[in-house]
Amino acid sequence: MSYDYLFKYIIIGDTGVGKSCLLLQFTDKRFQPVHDLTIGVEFGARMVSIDGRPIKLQIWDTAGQESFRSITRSYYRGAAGALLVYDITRRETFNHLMSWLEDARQHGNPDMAVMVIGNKCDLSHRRAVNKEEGEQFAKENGLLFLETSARTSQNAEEAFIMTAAKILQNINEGIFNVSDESSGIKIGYGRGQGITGAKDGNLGQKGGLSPAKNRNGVREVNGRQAR
Ligand SMILES: Nc1nc2c(ncn2[C@@H]2O[C@H](COP(=O)(O)OP(=O)(O)O)[C@@H](O)[C@H]2O)c(=O)[nH]1
Ligand SMILES: [Mg+2]
Repeated sequence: MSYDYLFKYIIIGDTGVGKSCLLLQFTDKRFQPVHDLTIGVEFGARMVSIDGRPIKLQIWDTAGQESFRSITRSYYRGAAGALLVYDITRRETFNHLMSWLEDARQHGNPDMAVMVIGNKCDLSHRRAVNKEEGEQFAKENGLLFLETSARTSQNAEEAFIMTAAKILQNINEGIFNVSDESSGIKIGYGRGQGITGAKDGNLGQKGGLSPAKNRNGVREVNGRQAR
Protein backbone atom coordinates (compact mmCIF):
# COMPACT_ATOMS: atom_id res chain seq x y z
CA MET A 1 0.00 0.00 0.00
CA SER A 2 1.31 3.43 -0.87
CA TYR A 3 2.00 6.09 1.71
CA ASP A 4 2.97 9.74 1.82
CA TYR A 5 5.59 9.15 4.48
CA LEU A 6 7.16 6.31 6.42
CA PHE A 7 8.12 7.15 10.01
CA LYS A 8 10.49 4.97 11.96
CA TYR A 9 9.90 4.65 15.72
CA ILE A 10 11.82 3.03 18.51
CA ILE A 11 10.20 1.73 21.74
CA ILE A 12 12.43 1.96 24.80
CA GLY A 13 12.17 1.47 28.56
CA ASP A 14 12.91 -1.12 31.24
CA THR A 15 12.17 -4.82 30.81
CA GLY A 16 8.59 -5.84 31.57
CA VAL A 17 6.95 -2.41 31.24
CA GLY A 18 4.86 -3.67 28.30
CA LYS A 19 6.75 -2.48 25.20
CA SER A 20 6.13 -5.65 23.17
CA CYS A 21 2.49 -5.80 24.31
CA LEU A 22 1.91 -2.17 23.24
CA LEU A 23 3.35 -2.90 19.82
CA LEU A 24 1.19 -6.03 19.45
CA GLN A 25 -1.90 -4.09 20.51
CA PHE A 26 -1.12 -1.46 17.89
CA THR A 27 -0.30 -3.80 15.00
CA ASP A 28 -2.68 -6.70 15.74
CA LYS A 29 -5.25 -5.17 18.14
CA ARG A 30 -4.76 -7.98 20.64
CA PHE A 31 -3.18 -8.59 24.02
CA GLN A 32 -0.96 -11.57 24.66
CA PRO A 33 -0.42 -11.96 28.42
CA VAL A 34 2.59 -14.22 28.08
CA HIS A 35 5.06 -12.76 25.68
CA ASP A 36 8.53 -14.13 25.05
CA LEU A 37 11.20 -11.82 26.28
CA THR A 38 12.33 -9.65 23.41
CA ILE A 39 15.80 -10.66 22.30
CA GLY A 40 17.71 -7.84 20.68
CA VAL A 41 15.30 -6.02 18.39
CA GLU A 42 12.00 -6.90 16.68
CA PHE A 43 9.78 -4.75 14.54
CA GLY A 44 6.18 -4.25 13.47
CA ALA A 45 4.46 -1.96 10.99
CA ARG A 46 1.03 -0.46 10.38
CA MET A 47 -0.60 2.17 8.21
CA VAL A 48 -2.33 5.13 9.85
CA SER A 49 -4.04 8.21 8.51
CA ILE A 50 -3.06 11.63 9.84
CA ASP A 51 -4.90 14.70 8.48
CA GLY A 52 -6.17 12.40 5.74
CA ARG A 53 -2.66 11.42 4.67
CA PRO A 54 -1.56 7.78 4.58
CA ILE A 55 1.48 7.25 6.76
CA LYS A 56 3.29 4.00 7.43
CA LEU A 57 4.70 3.50 10.90
CA GLN A 58 7.62 1.12 11.22
CA ILE A 59 8.25 0.39 14.89
CA TRP A 60 11.39 -1.12 16.33
CA ASP A 61 10.84 -2.89 19.64
CA THR A 62 13.96 -3.22 21.73
CA ALA A 63 15.07 -5.34 24.68
CA GLY A 64 15.28 -3.37 27.91
CA GLN A 65 17.98 -5.46 29.56
CA GLU A 66 21.28 -3.77 30.19
CA SER A 67 23.11 -6.45 28.18
CA PHE A 68 21.25 -5.36 25.03
CA ARG A 69 21.55 -1.67 25.57
CA SER A 70 24.50 -1.24 23.25
CA ILE A 71 22.51 -2.92 20.45
CA THR A 72 19.52 -0.71 21.18
CA ARG A 73 21.70 2.39 20.94
CA SER A 74 22.49 1.72 17.30
CA TYR A 75 18.76 1.94 16.49
CA TYR A 76 18.25 5.46 17.86
CA ARG A 77 19.98 7.11 14.94
CA GLY A 78 17.44 6.26 12.30
CA ALA A 79 14.34 7.01 14.39
CA ALA A 80 11.93 9.93 13.92
CA GLY A 81 9.93 9.01 17.00
CA ALA A 82 10.52 7.31 20.33
CA LEU A 83 8.03 5.80 22.76
CA LEU A 84 9.56 5.95 26.22
CA VAL A 85 7.62 3.48 28.38
CA TYR A 86 7.38 2.94 32.14
CA ASP A 87 5.06 0.80 34.26
CA ILE A 88 2.78 2.80 36.59
CA THR A 89 2.94 -0.04 39.16
CA ARG A 90 6.74 -0.08 39.40
CA ARG A 91 8.35 3.17 40.49
CA GLU A 92 11.88 2.15 39.52
CA THR A 93 10.82 1.97 35.86
CA PHE A 94 9.73 5.62 36.17
CA ASN A 95 12.96 6.57 37.95
CA HIS A 96 14.93 5.17 34.98
CA LEU A 97 13.19 7.40 32.42
CA MET A 98 15.88 10.07 32.55
CA SER A 99 18.65 7.62 31.75
CA TRP A 100 16.64 6.29 28.76
CA LEU A 101 15.98 9.84 27.60
CA GLU A 102 19.66 10.72 27.87
CA ASP A 103 20.50 7.69 25.73
CA ALA A 104 17.95 8.76 23.14
CA ARG A 105 19.18 12.36 23.12
CA GLN A 106 22.82 11.31 22.91
CA HIS A 107 22.48 8.68 20.21
CA GLY A 108 19.37 9.83 18.34
CA ASN A 109 18.16 12.65 16.15
CA PRO A 110 17.87 15.79 18.32
CA ASP A 111 14.49 16.57 16.76
CA MET A 112 13.07 13.12 17.44
CA ALA A 113 9.48 13.25 18.73
CA VAL A 114 9.37 11.54 22.13
CA MET A 115 6.19 10.26 23.81
CA VAL A 116 6.36 9.24 27.49
CA ILE A 117 3.98 6.37 28.20
CA GLY A 118 2.80 5.29 31.64
CA ASN A 119 1.60 1.77 30.78
CA LYS A 120 -0.62 -0.70 32.69
CA CYS A 121 -3.15 1.97 33.71
CA ASP A 122 -5.68 -0.87 34.06
CA LEU A 123 -3.81 -1.77 37.29
CA SER A 124 -4.69 1.49 39.05
CA HIS A 125 -5.21 -0.37 42.38
CA ARG A 126 -1.47 -1.14 42.29
CA ARG A 127 -0.42 2.28 41.09
CA ALA A 128 3.00 3.48 42.34
CA VAL A 129 3.39 6.58 40.13
CA ASN A 130 0.77 9.35 39.95
CA LYS A 131 -0.38 10.50 36.54
CA GLU A 132 0.68 14.04 37.48
CA GLU A 133 4.28 12.88 38.01
CA GLY A 134 4.36 11.41 34.51
CA GLU A 135 2.86 14.59 33.08
CA GLN A 136 5.38 16.70 34.97
CA PHE A 137 8.36 14.69 33.71
CA ALA A 138 7.10 15.02 30.12
CA LYS A 139 6.47 18.75 30.50
CA GLU A 140 9.88 19.47 32.00
CA ASN A 141 11.58 17.70 29.11
CA GLY A 142 9.34 18.91 26.29
CA LEU A 143 7.82 15.50 25.59
CA LEU A 144 4.36 14.15 24.86
CA PHE A 145 2.60 12.09 27.54
CA LEU A 146 -0.16 9.49 27.82
CA GLU A 147 -1.16 6.75 30.21
CA THR A 148 -2.04 3.54 28.36
CA SER A 149 -3.05 -0.04 28.84
CA ALA A 150 -1.81 -2.63 26.38
CA ARG A 151 -4.27 -4.98 28.07
CA THR A 152 -7.52 -3.01 27.62
CA SER A 153 -6.06 -1.09 24.62
CA GLN A 154 -6.85 2.22 26.32
CA ASN A 155 -4.86 5.01 24.58
CA ALA A 156 -2.57 2.45 22.92
CA GLU A 157 -3.41 3.52 19.39
CA GLU A 158 -3.49 7.19 20.40
CA ALA A 159 0.10 7.00 21.65
CA PHE A 160 1.40 5.92 18.25
CA ILE A 161 -0.84 8.32 16.34
CA MET A 162 -0.16 11.41 18.48
CA THR A 163 3.57 10.81 18.00
CA ALA A 164 3.06 10.61 14.23
CA ALA A 165 1.03 13.85 14.29
CA LYS A 166 3.92 15.54 16.11
CA ILE A 167 6.42 14.31 13.51
CA LEU A 168 4.18 15.53 10.70
CA GLN A 169 3.97 18.91 12.42
CA ASN A 170 7.77 19.00 12.65
CA ILE A 171 8.00 18.27 8.92
CA ASN A 172 5.46 20.99 8.11
CA GLU A 173 7.41 23.48 10.20
CA GLY A 174 10.62 22.54 8.42
CA ILE A 175 12.25 21.18 11.58
CA PHE A 176 12.90 17.77 10.06
CA ASN A 177 15.12 17.39 7.05
CA VAL A 178 13.18 14.65 5.27
CA SER A 179 15.79 14.21 2.57
CA ASP A 180 18.20 12.87 5.18
CA GLU A 181 17.54 9.13 5.63
CA SER A 182 18.88 9.15 9.17
CA SER A 183 15.95 11.41 10.16
CA GLY A 184 13.85 8.21 10.29
CA ILE A 185 11.48 9.59 7.65
CA LYS A 186 11.05 8.27 4.15
CA ILE A 187 9.00 9.96 1.48
CA GLY A 188 6.55 7.60 -0.21
CA TYR A 189 6.28 7.01 -3.94
CA GLY A 190 4.07 9.51 -5.64
CA ARG A 191 5.19 12.29 -3.35
CA GLY A 192 8.78 12.07 -4.49
CA GLN A 193 8.28 13.84 -7.84
CA GLY A 194 7.68 17.53 -7.57
CA ILE A 195 9.55 17.56 -4.30
CA THR A 196 12.92 17.28 -6.02
CA GLY A 197 11.88 20.28 -8.11
CA ALA A 198 10.96 22.31 -5.06
CA LYS A 199 12.98 25.46 -4.68
CA ASP A 200 11.79 26.62 -1.30
CA GLY A 201 12.21 23.25 0.40
CA ASN A 202 8.79 23.63 1.93
CA LEU A 203 7.86 19.99 1.68
CA GLY A 204 5.03 19.47 4.09
CA GLN A 205 2.44 22.02 3.03
CA LYS A 206 -0.99 20.78 2.14
CA GLY A 207 -1.98 21.23 -1.45
CA GLY A 208 1.54 20.51 -2.60
CA LEU A 209 4.14 22.75 -4.08
CA SER A 210 3.74 25.94 -5.97
CA PRO A 211 3.77 25.16 -9.68
CA ALA A 212 7.27 25.26 -11.08
CA LYS A 213 8.00 27.05 -14.31
CA ASN A 214 8.51 24.75 -17.28
CA ARG A 215 11.33 24.98 -19.77
CA ASN A 216 9.70 27.88 -21.60
CA GLY A 217 9.42 29.78 -18.38
CA VAL A 218 5.64 29.27 -18.24
CA ARG A 219 3.95 28.00 -15.13
CA GLU A 220 1.70 25.02 -15.60
CA VAL A 221 -1.36 24.59 -13.41
CA ASN A 222 -3.16 21.28 -13.88
CA GLY A 223 -1.88 21.09 -17.42
CA ARG A 224 -3.17 24.56 -18.33
CA GLN A 225 -0.78 27.37 -18.95
CA ALA A 226 -1.04 30.25 -16.57
CA ARG A 227 0.36 33.74 -16.82
N1 LIG B 1 -2.15 -5.60 33.38
C1 LIG B 1 -1.35 -5.30 32.35
N2 LIG B 1 -0.30 -6.08 32.07
C2 LIG B 1 0.49 -5.74 31.03
C3 LIG B 1 0.26 -4.59 30.23
N3 LIG B 1 1.21 -4.53 29.28
C4 LIG B 1 2.00 -5.58 29.47
N4 LIG B 1 1.58 -6.33 30.52
C5 LIG B 1 2.23 -7.54 31.06
O1 LIG B 1 3.55 -7.17 31.46
C6 LIG B 1 4.48 -8.19 31.13
C7 LIG B 1 5.62 -7.66 30.28
O2 LIG B 1 5.13 -7.25 29.01
P1 LIG B 1 6.09 -7.13 27.74
O3 LIG B 1 5.31 -6.51 26.64
O4 LIG B 1 6.76 -8.43 27.45
O5 LIG B 1 7.18 -6.11 28.32
P2 LIG B 1 8.54 -5.58 27.61
O6 LIG B 1 9.65 -6.32 28.27
O7 LIG B 1 8.59 -4.12 27.94
O8 LIG B 1 8.43 -5.86 26.16
C8 LIG B 1 3.68 -9.31 30.46
O9 LIG B 1 3.40 -10.29 31.43
C9 LIG B 1 2.41 -8.62 30.01
O10 LIG B 1 1.34 -9.51 30.02
C10 LIG B 1 -0.87 -3.77 30.58
O11 LIG B 1 -1.15 -2.73 29.98
N5 LIG B 1 -1.63 -4.16 31.65
MG1 LIG C 1 9.69 -6.93 24.89
